[in-house]
Amino acid sequence: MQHPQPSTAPSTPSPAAPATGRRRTGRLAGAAAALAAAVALTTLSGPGAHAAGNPYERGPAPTNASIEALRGPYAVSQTTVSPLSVTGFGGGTVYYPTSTGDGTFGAVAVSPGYTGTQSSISWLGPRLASQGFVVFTIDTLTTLDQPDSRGRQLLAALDYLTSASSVRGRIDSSRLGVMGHSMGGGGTLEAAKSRPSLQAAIPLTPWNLDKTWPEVRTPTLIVGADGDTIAPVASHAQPFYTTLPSSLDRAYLELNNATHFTPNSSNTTIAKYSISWLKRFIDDDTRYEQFLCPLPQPGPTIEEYRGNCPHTS
Ligand code: 9J3
Ligand code: ZN
Repeated sequence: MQHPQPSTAPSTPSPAAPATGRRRTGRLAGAAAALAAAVALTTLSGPGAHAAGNPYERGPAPTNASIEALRGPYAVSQTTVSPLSVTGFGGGTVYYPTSTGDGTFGAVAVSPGYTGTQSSISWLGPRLASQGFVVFTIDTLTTLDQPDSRGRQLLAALDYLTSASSVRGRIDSSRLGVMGHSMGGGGTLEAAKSRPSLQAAIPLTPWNLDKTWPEVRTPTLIVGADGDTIAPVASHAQPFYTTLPSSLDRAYLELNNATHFTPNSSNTTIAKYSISWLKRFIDDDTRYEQFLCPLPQPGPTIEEYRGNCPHTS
């Protein structure tokens, strides 16, 4: 079984189904027939199939619960990439949907921060891959590498992933993104600046001496933490966000009650907005726009959110 859900008729009621048990007559009967036809088509093509309008959509329609869940609809496999087998970065682990029945997927490389290894960001591997992405959590050449080096390493990792790795055939090499923590987040900005074809960038509590990013052309979600004393948002995440082009699809998510190291463990607020950002901009999947627009409001886990509603492609 390669699909994320069984290819039998959906067992849960469609949101479009009538809520009442009232007898169907006239227009309602027509609507019911149309619904039945739609269900039949859905059954024939399977719930994991691509929508006709967007060849990059993967997986079922999202809900708030589905983007907050610890795992998405795809079973995940993983493979280790030895540092001895690659150049330009330090190896890592590839997490990918086991299924080969849903076509290719977009891919994301993720860099750890200063002194960190892939284990510090490994929770993102299965969390994002299970939603329908190939995710490469990398080690850097040395744990002391600076953001510019981490940016080059993220790009080397993507190049390896799409051209030489054992999963290269599962990836759509035109749909790539970058993420990273701290100096890896600074490296995420560096990578986007040097490769404008990247479709999404998500720096997590990013750190960089370069405070200005007007060169970036990649839709970028910057995640800061209100209690970050290592990369304080006032001198890192906020100026990084405000200096991105105002015409760009960009957002600033400041986590509430969070520290520099919040991105180093499983975090549902980071996950749900990262999934939405990657889906919307790597997969062009407008089904996820509902989680980005209208802008998320402050609450128990969100100190502040700034940004724009995604521009129509
Ligand atoms: O990757 C990071 O955690 C950057 C923050 C840092 O340790 O900067 C010290 C130079
Ligand atoms: Zn700059």
